[in-house]
Amino acid sequence: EDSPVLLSIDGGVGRIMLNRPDRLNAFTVGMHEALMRALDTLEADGSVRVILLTGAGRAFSAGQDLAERNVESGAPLDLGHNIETYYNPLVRRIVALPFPVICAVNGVAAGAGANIALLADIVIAKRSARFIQAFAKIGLLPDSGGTWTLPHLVGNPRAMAMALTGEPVDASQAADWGMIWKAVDDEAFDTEVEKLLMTLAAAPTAGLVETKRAIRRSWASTFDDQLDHERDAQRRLGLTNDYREGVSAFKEKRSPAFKGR
Ligand code: T3D
Repeated sequence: EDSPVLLSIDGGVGRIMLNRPDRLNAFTVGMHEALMRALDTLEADGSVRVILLTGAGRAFSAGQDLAERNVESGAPLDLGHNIETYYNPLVRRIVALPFPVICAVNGVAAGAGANIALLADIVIAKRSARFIQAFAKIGLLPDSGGTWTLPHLVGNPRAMAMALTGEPVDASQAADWGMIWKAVDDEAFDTEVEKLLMTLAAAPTAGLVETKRAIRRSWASTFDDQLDHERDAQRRLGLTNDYREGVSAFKEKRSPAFKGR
């Protein structure tokens, strides 16, 4: 059987593709395990400066594979165990990754698939893609951080309605609402994603990582606390080679050659 997750590393770009296209890349235990292994490889590699997360076929991901849930037997299922073992470690890990994470939403993103996509640092979607808080249709609540991420991104009224109705939100709407960075016409999508990856693979990575961490932590901190954090992070960045290179290149009117450190 094909691997449920495809991984490649090239030119500073680590690419992860969810690969169960005939099941719309729904999450099984096997896919969770393969994804964690892929992240291990990317973190251990040493050359990676940006990560792409995308899906094979017409979907990004339809969330939990419901074929794994034997509700017919009548025996109680402990979904909390699955969340604790698979989804929570995955989403905690994605937000902590020491590189910018780009999610290229190539098609429908439903349930946990939607909320995992929304955790990426930059979310770019095909115009034809849709985001669906499908939990509402099967008696569950938004997981994978959804109850926290959604209201922060789009505010309570939209988060509530999405979560309570499970109605699809198309990519253009998602971009208008500030839920994602942008929606791109399907024909232009691959080219646009590649351009973004090339830019970030050549960027001053340490600065970007401090930036993503600072912006993320601001959701749970005060203005004063954030100012102190900026001071400390800027002190660290002022000591990097890439900072020196950036300033030198500016003064010498040439393009910088960043190394990511
Ligand atoms: O259980 C726990 O551990 C708790 C954690 C939960 C996290 C969650 O993510 S819960 C939410 C689970 N996801 C859903 O409820 C979404 C279910 N899927 C859909 O609503 C629709 O498939 C979509 C709206 C995503 C796409 O619709 P459409 O019409 O484009 O495609 P389709 O025909 O429904 O799907 C194509 C095939 O994929 C189909 O199989 P078939 O008929 O060709 O044999 C369909 O059954 C299958 N598929 C789609 N989603 C899932 C799935 N199979 C298993 N699990 C899925 N989630």
